[in-house]
Amino acid sequence: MSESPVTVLGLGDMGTALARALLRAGHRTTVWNRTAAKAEALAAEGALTAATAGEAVAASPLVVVCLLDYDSVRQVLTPLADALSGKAVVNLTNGTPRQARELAAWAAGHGARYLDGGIMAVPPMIGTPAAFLLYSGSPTAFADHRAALDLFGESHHLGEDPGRAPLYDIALLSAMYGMFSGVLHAYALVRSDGVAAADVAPLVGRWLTAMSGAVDGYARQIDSGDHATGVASNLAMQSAAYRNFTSSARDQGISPELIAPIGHLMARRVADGHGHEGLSGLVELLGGGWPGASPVTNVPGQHN
Ligand code: FVH
Repeated sequence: MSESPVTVLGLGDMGTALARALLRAGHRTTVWNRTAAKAEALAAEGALTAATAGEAVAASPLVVVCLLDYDSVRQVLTPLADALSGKAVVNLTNGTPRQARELAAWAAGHGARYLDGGIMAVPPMIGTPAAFLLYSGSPTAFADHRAALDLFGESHHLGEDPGRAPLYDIALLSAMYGMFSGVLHAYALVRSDGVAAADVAPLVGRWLTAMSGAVDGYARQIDSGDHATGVASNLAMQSAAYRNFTSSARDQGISPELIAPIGHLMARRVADGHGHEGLSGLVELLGGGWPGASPVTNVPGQHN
C-alpha cells in the first residue's frame, strides 16, 4: 500500500464505488459514513474505518466528499472547519454553482484548497473508460491529486471558478433528463395500446442515435444566433405536428405532462414570427443571453 492516503466521506452507492477504486489502486483509504454499517464491506476489502468524520479527515491530505446534497455536506464539514486547514477537499456531491462557490469560499477561509466535481457516471461505471468527471476550483489541488482522481474516471479541470463544474454537471444531466422524459412518455404511449416497452425499445434507441447529431448542430446555431440557415425541419411544421403529440396522449389516456412544455414554446416562437427557423431558436425564449464568456477548451469529446 504505497499510494498516498485518501479519505472518503459518504458511503452511499457512489461513495462506495469511489472508495473501492482507491483501494484497488493501493491507496490507504479511510472511510466514514453516518450509518456505520455501510463501511463494513469496504473494511473487509482493506479500508480503514473512522468512527467520526473528524477522525477520517485527520487521516489524509485528500478528502473526497460524496454525500446526498450540500445540506448534508455542510452538516458534516462545518464542525470540522479547523481540521480542514491544509487539506484538499474534493466535493463530488451534486449541487448548484452558487452552492459550490459559497462552499469554496468557506473552505478557503479555513485554509483548505477546494475542488468541486461533477461525476458523469453511475456507480458501476466508476474506474472504467466510460466514466468522466468534471472539476473546477483550486488548480494546485487538482494537479497534486490528479493521479488519485484519475482512478474514478477521465478527469477534466474546467478552471478556477468552483461553480463551473456544477454548471456543466447540471447542464449535462438536464440534457439526459430531457431524453429520459421523452423515452418514458414514448413507453407510456405504446403501453396504452398494449405494446410492451421492450418491443419498441430497439426502435427508440435507433431513433435517438440517429438524432444525436442535433447536439452539435443546435450548438452551432445557438452560438451564431442564426437559427434559420440550413434548416431541414422548420418550426411551423414541427409545431403543427407537435399538437398531435399532446392530442395522441390525451386520446390514449396518457398524461402529456412530460412532453407538453416544449410544445408551448414552439407555438410561442411561431407566433412571434420564427416559423421558418429551426428548433434551436427556442433557446431565445429561455433567457440567459450570451455574456461572451470565453469557452472552456478542455472538455471531453471536444476536438479543437
Ligand atoms: N448514484 C448516481 O447514479 C449518481 C451519479 C452522479 C453523482 N451522483 C451524486 O453523488 C452523490 C451521492 O450519491 P449516492 O448515489 O452515493 O447517493 P446515496 O446512495 O443515496 O447515498 C447518500 C449518502 O449521503 C449520506 N447522507 C445523507 N444525508 C446525510 C446527512 N445529513 N449527514 C451525513 N450523511 C448524510 C448517506 O448516509 P447514510 O444515509 O448512509 O447514513 C449516504 O452516505 C449525490 O449528490 C448524487 O446526486 C450520484
